[in-house]
Amino acid sequence: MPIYLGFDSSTQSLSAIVIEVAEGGERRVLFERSLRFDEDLPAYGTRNGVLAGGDPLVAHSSPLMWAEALDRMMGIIATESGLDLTRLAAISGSGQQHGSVYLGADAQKALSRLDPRRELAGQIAPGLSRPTAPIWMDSSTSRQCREIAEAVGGDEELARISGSRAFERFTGPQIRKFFQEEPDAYGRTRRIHLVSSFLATLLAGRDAPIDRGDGAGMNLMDLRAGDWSDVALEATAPGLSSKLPPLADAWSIVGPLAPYWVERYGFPAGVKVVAWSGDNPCSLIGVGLVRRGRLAISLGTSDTLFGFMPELRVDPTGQGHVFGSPTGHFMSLICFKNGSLARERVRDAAGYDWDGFSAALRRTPAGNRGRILLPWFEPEITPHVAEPGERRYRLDPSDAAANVRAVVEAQMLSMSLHSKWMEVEVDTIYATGGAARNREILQVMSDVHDAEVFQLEVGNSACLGAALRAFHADEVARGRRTPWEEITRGFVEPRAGSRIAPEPSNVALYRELKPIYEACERHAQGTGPDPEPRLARFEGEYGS
Ligand code: XUL
Repeated sequence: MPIYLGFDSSTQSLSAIVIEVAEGGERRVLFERSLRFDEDLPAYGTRNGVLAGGDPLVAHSSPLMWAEALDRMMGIIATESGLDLTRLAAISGSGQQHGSVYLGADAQKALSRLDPRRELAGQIAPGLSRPTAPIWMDSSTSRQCREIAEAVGGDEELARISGSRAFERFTGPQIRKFFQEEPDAYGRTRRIHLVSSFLATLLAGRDAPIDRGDGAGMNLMDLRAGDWSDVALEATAPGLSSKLPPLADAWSIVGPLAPYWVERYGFPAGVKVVAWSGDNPCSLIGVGLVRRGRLAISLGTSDTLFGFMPELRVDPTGQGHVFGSPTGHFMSLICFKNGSLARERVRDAAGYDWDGFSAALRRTPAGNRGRILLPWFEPEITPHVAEPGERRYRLDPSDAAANVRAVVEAQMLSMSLHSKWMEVEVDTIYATGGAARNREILQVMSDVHDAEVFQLEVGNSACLGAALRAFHADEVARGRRTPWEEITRGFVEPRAGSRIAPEPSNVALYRELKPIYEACERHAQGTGPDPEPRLARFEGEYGS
């Protein structure tokens, strides 16, 4: 009976999940483990997975740290999991999206002759043409975004081609900044990988392709053609086409596991390494969104709201994205930078633990008596906020419980407002990510969206999705056309008893509050009048 390994290299940790798929029978998660970068690999000095730096708009991380985490996790799986590795058929993975890794001329050679007696990170270090990797939290490329959009013929045209207008964290603008600021290092770069394709490269010991799901997050891929867009490449940096790996289907086999892993840890030779994808495309599979009509909300370092999209539709407001789905279709997504770190910030300021946070939600009224927080602690992606700084309306910063409710309501109201373009009649939401454990947060989600919310058995949907994609790719490689519903069966069903139903009186209240929250966003961005009179009326009606 085969087993499949999925990794998730996220902003703050590397996780692994091994699943067992019995022919026509039971399906189980056999192993699950995480390494947290800050605590488990302290030598790199990251904070929440990000390297310290002077400029608050810049966010980089360490490709060597990701490699070391992979090396360690493979060791743990081989020596501590108790699994019979001879059953391991395929490995895939999920990576935080948009981040990029830059390899020089020596990387290929180093990869093809890795010494199993030595640690991985030290062996690939000389192959990097840029020591650090810009990640999705970086918002320092506004200038490059403008330049690229202009060269392509405007933001709308770029969105039509690539599925998104130019975004600061997307790989294209990041590459352009590197080319402009470090032209020599850019010139020495032979390969630019995403986090996902870089880690697949390390497993296979050879250059992995970029899957179209993650490739769509670069502002460089022509979504319809499923290939690099010449216009976007030219607008971004000279000579770029020769530095990018080819694009491939999410179920492509990169090759067998490199001898390094076989000799170092005793993995069987011939295990298939499947192309990795982005965390959001993998999550789509890990929550079973292989059909239209449902949405998922992931509450992680970033909060994301996403859905399966059978036919391509680009957001006319320019806030959302279209990525590739690992099924070969598309997915819609909006991303919020002020996710878990914003919740943590409010929690810490209040002096609560997570139980205290939940208790505060329980004892404060829905609608918070019209007290609003715009939680833009960091520059926000949705809506676009370049100048960070939280804003409060009628909300006393020292009122701990009200601030807790305000941050959660803001996140849910904002998701609801900015996902309208997806035009999904949502009646069911699957909640995933670390904070999806918190049922009080999910009640607000349910009330704001007027939808039933379900928790899933496996919390890390990106990691599970990666393991399921390994299974799918193995089926394809064996010539089997197994439907996606069959691939995901037994793993993605909601947890029994987890259903949270919307409370009708709260649904009505949030329907009133939504446009007022929108007015606060507009006012804070200098594009709308002071919402104070509307907030006062709201309090008059719902404040008791
Ligand atoms: C999506 C995005 C984040 C990262 C990190 O566009 O930027 O969700 O994938 O998780």
